[in-house]
Amino acid sequence: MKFLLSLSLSFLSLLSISAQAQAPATTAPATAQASANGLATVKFKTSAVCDMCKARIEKSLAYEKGVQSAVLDVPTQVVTVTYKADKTTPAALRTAVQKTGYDADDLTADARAYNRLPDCCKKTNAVH
Ligand SMILES: [Cu+2]
Repeated sequence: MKFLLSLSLSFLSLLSISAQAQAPATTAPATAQASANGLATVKFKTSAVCDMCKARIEKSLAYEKGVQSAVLDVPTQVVTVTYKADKTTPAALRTAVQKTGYDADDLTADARAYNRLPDCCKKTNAVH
């Protein structure tokens, strides 16, 4: 009798172990880029051509709500923005770049802002 009891107990514990194994793993973040502290990172291509463009874009992004950091790599024209995911969106960040006078991925630069850029920063120039 005692043997049967311990047998059924071990059977029960085996059941509960397999039930735990089937339970879903830890809850995954909403996007692969979002981290536990609410920060997310997005990269997009701009039409920046020089260090002045880099400074201009990084500065305007720094003033955007929710932006933690913005770093533009001039040779690749790619800006990497770290932002608070509950404060802003990649779309809003692209719009900010657009309004600064630069293309952001498929978005074309705001014409008025673009016309105010110095000649060396026009996108007809090669990266320099
Ligand atoms: Cu420039």
